[in-house]
Amino acid sequence: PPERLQEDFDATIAHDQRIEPRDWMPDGYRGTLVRQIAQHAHSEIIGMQPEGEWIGRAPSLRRKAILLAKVQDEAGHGLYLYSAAETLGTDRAELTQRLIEGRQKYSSIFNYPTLTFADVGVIGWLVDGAAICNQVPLCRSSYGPYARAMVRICKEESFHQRQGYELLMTMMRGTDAQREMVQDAVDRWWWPSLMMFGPPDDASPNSARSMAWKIKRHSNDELRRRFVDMTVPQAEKLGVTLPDPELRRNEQSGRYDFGTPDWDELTRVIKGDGPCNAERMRRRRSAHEDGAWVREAATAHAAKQAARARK
Ligand code: FAQ
Repeated sequence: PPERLQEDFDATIAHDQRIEPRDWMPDGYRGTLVRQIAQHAHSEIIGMQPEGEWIGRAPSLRRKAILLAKVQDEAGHGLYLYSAAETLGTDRAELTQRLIEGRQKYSSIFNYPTLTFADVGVIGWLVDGAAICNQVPLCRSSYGPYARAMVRICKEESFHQRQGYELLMTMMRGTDAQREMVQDAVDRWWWPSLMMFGPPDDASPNSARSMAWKIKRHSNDELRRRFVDMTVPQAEKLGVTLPDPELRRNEQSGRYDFGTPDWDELTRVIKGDGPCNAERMRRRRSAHEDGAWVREAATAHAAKQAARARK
């Protein structure tokens, strides 16, 4: 009976055990996971674009090899996440279709341009740093396949963050012009990085339910605050200033107080009106169209194999 199934589900969540693909789950739980995992997967795939633009312009062979590896990792993360979503009964082709038709979102952060090579470093340091803060707790998410995908992704994100920080450290030891490039990139990416954590808690419609289901383990504001606490000492060590006049250490709490992001900007970017939204979607669509023949060939090959096996 359904009440019994609901009770089992509730008990699994209450005991901090994992829900697995064959377990019964409420429709709302399944829908929330598909939404969040698909958005996450789309973010990884669209997120290849801003840095990918610099692969052909990397300043040395070493930097190029690192950047290639990072962007390839992002493709891999997208694929693990689409696989996790498939365990919920929605396949990658369908999710890609929803993205391309503008029915699903991807992270706001990838709608900003990468103007100089310092942006590659700052994306690694701040954007991957924010991703780690958000994703480490997701390793304990209540849905097994998502949590397990997150473990491997987080390991790779740590490498991404370190390569970014090391790149910036190298530039900071360089010329005045290089230091200016780093500061300029930090100024442009700081606030958008804080927006990655989503709207403030009192304007986050999904948080309460996702936290009750233990899909999310912390609120958007709590994770944003953790990111600031983690990042300010790193900025000091790097020798850059963060563009927030209200940022200061709170002696009582030992944490940092900081200013309010421009939430109207986040809303605009999510709705499609950021600096690069149109370009990102155009490229995503054309990559999908250019890949049609590969999908057709793979389908034809699979059909032939199946026919041979039947003989
Ligand atoms: N951008 O009620 P909430 C990466 C949407 S890291 C766009 O608070 P929720 C690594 C939200 O979906 C980036 N949309 O929602 C990398 C919802 O809309 P909906 C990806 C946003 O889900 C680094 C509505 O606003 N990471 O890719 C944003 O409880 C470098 C209301 O918001 C993840 O996806 C935003 N910033 O909390 C790759 C992590 N914020 O769906 C390449 C997993 C909110 O109702 C290079 N996701 N929205 O129509 C999460 O943790 C959550 O989904 C949040 C949002 C925290 C993003």
